[in-house]
Amino acid sequence: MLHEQYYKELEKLEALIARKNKKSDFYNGIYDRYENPVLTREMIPLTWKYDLNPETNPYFMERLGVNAVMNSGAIELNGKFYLVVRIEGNDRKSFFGVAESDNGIDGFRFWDKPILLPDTCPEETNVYDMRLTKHEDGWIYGVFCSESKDKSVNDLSAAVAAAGIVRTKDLKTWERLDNLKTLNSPQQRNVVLHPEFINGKYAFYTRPMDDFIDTGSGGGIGFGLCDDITHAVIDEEIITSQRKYHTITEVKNGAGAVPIKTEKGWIHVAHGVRNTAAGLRYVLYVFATDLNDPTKVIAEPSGFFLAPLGRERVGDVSNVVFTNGLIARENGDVYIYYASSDTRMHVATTTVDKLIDYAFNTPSDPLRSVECVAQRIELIDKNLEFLKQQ
Ligand code: M1P
Repeated sequence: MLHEQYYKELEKLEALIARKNKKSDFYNGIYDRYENPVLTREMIPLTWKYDLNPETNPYFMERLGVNAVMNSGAIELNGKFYLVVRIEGNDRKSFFGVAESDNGIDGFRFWDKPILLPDTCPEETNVYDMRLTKHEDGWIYGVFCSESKDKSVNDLSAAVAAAGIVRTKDLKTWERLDNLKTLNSPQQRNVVLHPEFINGKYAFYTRPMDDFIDTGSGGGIGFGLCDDITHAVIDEEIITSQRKYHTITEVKNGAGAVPIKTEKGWIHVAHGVRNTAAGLRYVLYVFATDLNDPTKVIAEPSGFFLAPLGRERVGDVSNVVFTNGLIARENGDVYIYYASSDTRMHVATTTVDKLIDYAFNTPSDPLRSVECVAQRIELIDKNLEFLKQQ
């Protein structure tokens, strides 16, 4: 017989999955936000946390708790929405699980079991933040952070971040390939595989880093090519979107979701980080690159695209929004999945047309207050003139 609490917890879980999501009253004309997160740790199946047998768990205690569900890769397959979610146990180890929804804004339900990746890296301690790329070679690739202890220094917290690569056709069977090697960057995080071949090669967005946390001399989001995805080596990284002084990317930035191909260019939703007295603040920003040369930034709106708001501001690592997955549908609808404060998952919806308008018609950052004021006065003058004519 099952513990009576099991039925109570199951009812709560099913109510959360069945809960309808609504657009919130937030407005900026660029995207819509929603009242509820799409996934929280309370939506993890009970079988993942409890031993259901009262003989071995008489108090119906959580045996393996879950702390957070966050940074998720996203993909549409056969009209359904799938997230490959970063799930963090109470033990601080992250792993991946697939959650599925019919409409992309609510009803996300985890598959029966988390993904057990092939254990090919004995030194690997943690894995997280998978980006899913439907590549023109026919595979779905997952590129994620593979973290190991840095044994070369006498510091218990020292770690090395590398990019792990897996591939699948169905999100069920995963083949692990060699970790990416970048010959000029000792560490890598936030690596994204571009969906098309460039000059017949696989192309990656990288994030050159000297150190596990600090990017150091890394100038921004990198881009590099490799011949063989099964033993991926990049010998040269070119910086695309640069970090800039006194902007939202001053401390670091990183590629987010797989870029969207539009008639005007590749549109990227990435993250930028600045430092504050309250700690690092992570926001999302947008830039566009040339269709024929994905390294060339052709538009970069000023400031952030999406920043932590209200309840999103508080969590395990507060003041953070982070994306590593979006779904751009054939009909032009775009679902941007983002985590808030390393704790829960949300969606923001928009369209390809709106993203193009945002990317190409939002002024870029002139980088100095006086020029920002001039930019704003130009907008005000144009509006005052327009209002006079109404
Ligand atoms: O805690 C905020 C984010 O920090 C890291 O991002 P970055 O490498 O840009 O600093 C990542 O570990 C990410 O998972 C996390 O959300």
